[in-house]
Amino acid sequence: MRFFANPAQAGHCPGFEFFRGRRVPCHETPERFQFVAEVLGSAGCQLESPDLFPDEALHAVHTPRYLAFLRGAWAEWLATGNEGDAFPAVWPGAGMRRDRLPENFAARMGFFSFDTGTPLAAGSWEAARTGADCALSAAQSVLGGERSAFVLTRPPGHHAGIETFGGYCFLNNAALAAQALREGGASRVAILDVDYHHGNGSQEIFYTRPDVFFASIHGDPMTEYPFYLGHADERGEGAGLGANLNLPLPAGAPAADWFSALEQALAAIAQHGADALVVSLGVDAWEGDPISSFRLKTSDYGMLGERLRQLGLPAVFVLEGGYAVRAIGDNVLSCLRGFEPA
Ligand code: Q9C
Ligand code: ZN
Repeated sequence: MRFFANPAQAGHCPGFEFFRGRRVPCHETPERFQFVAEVLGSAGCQLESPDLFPDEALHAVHTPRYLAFLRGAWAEWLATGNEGDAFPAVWPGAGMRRDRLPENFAARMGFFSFDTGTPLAAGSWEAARTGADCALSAAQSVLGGERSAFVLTRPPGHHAGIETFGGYCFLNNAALAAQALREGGASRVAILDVDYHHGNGSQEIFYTRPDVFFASIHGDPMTEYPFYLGHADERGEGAGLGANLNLPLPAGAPAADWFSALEQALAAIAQHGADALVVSLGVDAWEGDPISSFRLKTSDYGMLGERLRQLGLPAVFVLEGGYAVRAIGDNVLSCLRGFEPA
């Protein structure tokens, strides 16, 4: 197994976010990366820097105008007289137009976002962009014959859509890995998203496509973020009909229910006939996570890894959420070791 760690992650370090309408310290911090890096390092894993890929490698997943916005957003935020972390303030709500991209900076920031929990700071673009390089490097290593690779990066990616940031995410690393696997020769790819929150961005990106199957186990969007996507009746559209599987569980669901959902997801992935797997490995379904309410134990992440190994597919694992800093390293290592024992 190879490990691609994002050397630019610490540059994404906003001070606060709005959480349930209150201004609170960010949950998604550089320390998260450090804890995972420490645990992997102590276990003897060699963390590598990514290869660099051109922006064109991102265009099958995100629009050029979205990438251009993100690239220049920090400078524009400062140039419009602001200081401190950049936040959106206005959005095109239902009934308003999305077919005209305004010129005004605040209007564009809202156009490309969906919450106030995802501040953009001085190094956010560089961190997200280098994380994309890590995801693409991991996909290339698996295409080159490696059994598996892990993407140690932040900010995370699975909430980022075709042209929207939110949920602490800017660029969809898992989608980029899946797309790279497709372009590199895998005829079908499956994404399994085990983060506590529904991977709305990954779902949106592949919703009309039959070649990338998306399955997600997550807190029921009736009560859990991201609320406006992730229901069981979302099964894909057009040519993608049947290639999307949402398995929402009520907040507080016990591990046994989570593992029943996992069996459903694995059966569907096997049925789809994928020849490579991408795992959106958020570890916020852990019992001690401060913003989530599933009950997985660290040993359960080992069982998850073992069950994934039994699929017999090469896999790219991508770090998503997980906020109880110390434990997230143990949970990640437990899953990776279950998949590929040292
Ligand atoms: N004002 C991940 O686990 N934050 N993202 C709510 C709304 C939601 C979680 C903020 C948590 C996002 C990758
Ligand atoms: Zn999450």
